[in-house]
Amino acid sequence: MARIFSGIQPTGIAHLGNYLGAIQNWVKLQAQHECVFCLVDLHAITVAQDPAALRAQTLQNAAILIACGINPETQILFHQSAVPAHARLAWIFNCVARVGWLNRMTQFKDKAGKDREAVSTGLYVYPNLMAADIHAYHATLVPVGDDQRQHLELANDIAEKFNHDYAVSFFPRIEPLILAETARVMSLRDGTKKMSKSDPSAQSRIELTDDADTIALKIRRAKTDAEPLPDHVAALQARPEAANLVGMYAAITGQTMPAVLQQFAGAGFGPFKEKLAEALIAHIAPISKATHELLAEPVYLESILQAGARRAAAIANPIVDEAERIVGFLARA
Ligand code: AQP
Repeated sequence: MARIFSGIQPTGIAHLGNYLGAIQNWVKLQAQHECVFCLVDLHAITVAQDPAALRAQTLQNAAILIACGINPETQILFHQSAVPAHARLAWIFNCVARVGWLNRMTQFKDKAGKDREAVSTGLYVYPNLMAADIHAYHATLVPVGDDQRQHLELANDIAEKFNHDYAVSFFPRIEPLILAETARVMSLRDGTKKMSKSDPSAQSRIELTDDADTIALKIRRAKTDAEPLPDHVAALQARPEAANLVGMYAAITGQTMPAVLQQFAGAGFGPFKEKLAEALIAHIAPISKATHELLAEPVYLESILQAGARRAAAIANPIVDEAERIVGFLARA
């Protein structure tokens, strides 16, 4: 059975974009695969985090994943920092990857922006850590959005160079599992920016811990334009906020965008937003309720993550021990 590695950064509270673009697919994948689900806190600190908030968000996102249907009994759910094998292998990969390769990473360019000299070196070597996350488990499938394809190619380049330099065939090739129906959800305040945990405005996203009233209010306040909804998708091209809300409604109700437009063509945003809020509440409010119930038992939640970390380490430690032996380190005590 192919092993799958998936990660989510506890840089805030998981939102509708994380749900439609990733988590709901992870829930489906666990039926047919062995899955390793990781709260990637090492990745989170590549940009500044408040320590208390990071701890809280790690638990909150663990609760969200379970509330969404991730099964921590049959699958592995843990926080990355609890398994030092990730950092150990990442260091080896820092020494395998070439500066020229990292210089080509478009996500680094996007995240660093004009401030390239001032961002952390962690942000720069983020893709090496991501490669280590996957290779530490000999995982061969990674469900990712199209924006992560380049990082996976890099993870394969690193594995290939490692295997070549040390004359081994130790790390397998990784295949991206790019799910065709994966939705890209944009900010409620700006339809050209993706919905993001770290956006300073909570009004820009539907968090999976939001209650019904909050969801309804955020949708009512979501940015739109003055035109009614058109009857074909091409007419939404220059209307990013309208396109985002229609896409959101299509994704959450399991319809295509043309089908949604057929239903709402000519309608104003008032009635459409009401229907959208209803559909979102029907889906998200039960997740939010289950999350809050889990968060009322933090000791239980932490014990789930610790058990997950022990199971993760049982897979990753022998693989990373062997990688260290291959590069010439003496055995660990
Ligand atoms: N807006 C989105 N639409 C669809 N999918 C999304 N994902 C994130 N945002 C959207 C997918 O969620 C998974 C986990 O994401 P992540 O936490 O590892 O990283 P991210 O993409 O950086 O998510 P955020 O919310 O934007 O966090 P910050 O603000 O910290 O950067 C990934 O599969 C991602 O594609």
